[in-house]
Amino acid sequence: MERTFSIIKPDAVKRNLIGEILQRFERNGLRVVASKMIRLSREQAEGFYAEHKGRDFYEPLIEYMISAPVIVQVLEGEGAIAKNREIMGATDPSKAAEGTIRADFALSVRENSAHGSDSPESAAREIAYFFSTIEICG
Ligand code: RTP
Ligand code: MG
Repeated sequence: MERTFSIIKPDAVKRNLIGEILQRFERNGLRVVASKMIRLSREQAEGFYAEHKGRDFYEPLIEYMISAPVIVQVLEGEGAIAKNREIMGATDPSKAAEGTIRADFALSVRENSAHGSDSPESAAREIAYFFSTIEICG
């Protein structure tokens, strides 16, 4: 069983879409094994997106990520990393496949409703960034 890290982003939490988004993960065979609602500090958001530091979208991305609470979670399932990204769809909602979270809910390339780890290395780093091992119920 693989694990991935997921965020239900501020735009989705603000619009009361937590349940809608979770339902898509559960329906597609992913299981929530850790979850909490937090309001990211600037420092936490900057550390999380450190790989994008210096890009033109970095500052507005940080502002957006701290603008409202988020749900951080660990999802488990067969091929969880790829499956999660498939359920989310492309970063740009106008390019996301029909029926994906981003196609259905995202407001823009930035306010795109969900995050999912992009590799096993990212998943391990991101899970450890937000959860201690005793908070994960495998
Ligand atoms: P994520 O990391 O959030 O799962 O999204 P991703 O892999 O699909 O996209 P990535 O390239 O890692 O970008 C991280 C987040 O930054 C925002 N973004 N804004 N041109 C823009 O305005 C732009 N590009 C990216 C999005 O919120 C994206 O998810
Ligand atoms: Mg990414």
